[in-house]
Amino acid sequence: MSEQVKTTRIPIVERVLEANDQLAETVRSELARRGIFAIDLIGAPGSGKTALLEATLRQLKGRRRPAVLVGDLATRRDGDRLARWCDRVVQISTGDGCHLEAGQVRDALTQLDLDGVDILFIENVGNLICPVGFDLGQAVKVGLFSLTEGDDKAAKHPYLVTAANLVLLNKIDLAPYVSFDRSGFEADVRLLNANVPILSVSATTGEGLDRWLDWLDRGVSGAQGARAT
Ligand SMILES: Nc1nc2c(ncn2[C@@H]2O[C@H](COP(=O)(O)OP(=O)(O)O)[C@@H](O)[C@H]2O)c(=O)[nH]1
Ligand SMILES: [Mg+2]
Ligand SMILES: [Zn+2]
Repeated sequence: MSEQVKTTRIPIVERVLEANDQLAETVRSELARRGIFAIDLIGAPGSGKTALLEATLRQLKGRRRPAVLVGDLATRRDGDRLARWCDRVVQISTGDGCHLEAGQVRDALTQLDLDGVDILFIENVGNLICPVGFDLGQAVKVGLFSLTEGDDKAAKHPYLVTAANLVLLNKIDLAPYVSFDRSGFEADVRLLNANVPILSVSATTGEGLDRWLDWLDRGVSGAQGARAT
């Protein structure tokens, strides 16, 4: 009896993920066709995802044409914060959903004028676990950690670190005030993902943002170059 329950449940989960992956491929090819570099930003609640995007959008003003999707269970507060710096922002309300899915991204993109857009930021729901498993059609996943969460969070969330194309360590301005073993954190990241770049930043003071902006510029160049070929 329990065997039967197992064999009927597993295929359902697989079908959900398969459907998501197909939608993600649709999103990915549309973004590639337009030469848009898409970033899935994943981090814990309070790690500074919105603050980092605010600082980034401020720096990109006049240099890039960004669009932003932001997922939250409730409220449009992050969307409102980001809309101060960018006129193409869609807030996605996930209700009781603890991650974004590709269908939500596809639907949200239909609400934006993507003409001329070269970079798309997707602030995922604050969660270090299941967002990793849902492909959104992004070009890259960025794992955002911060000093206030503790230096063990990379080791405790190996799937995010393994999947990340870039690891950001935010709130570096708080280093004098919180106990955080940066070399231990970096060693944990390296064990899981030997070559991933690790950048220390402060969304508040702007420290380290230049290297983050350079990394974004290279991504945009890659996406635009691939479209041209
Ligand atoms: N000191 C400091 N505080 C930060 C930094 N980045 C974000 N914060 C603060 O951390 C809190 C959570 O930031 P928020 O952007 O809402 O995090 P999110 O939930 O990941 O989107 C806010 O009070 C921010 O002002 C940073 O680099 N340094
Ligand atoms: Mg946020
Ligand atoms: Zn979830």
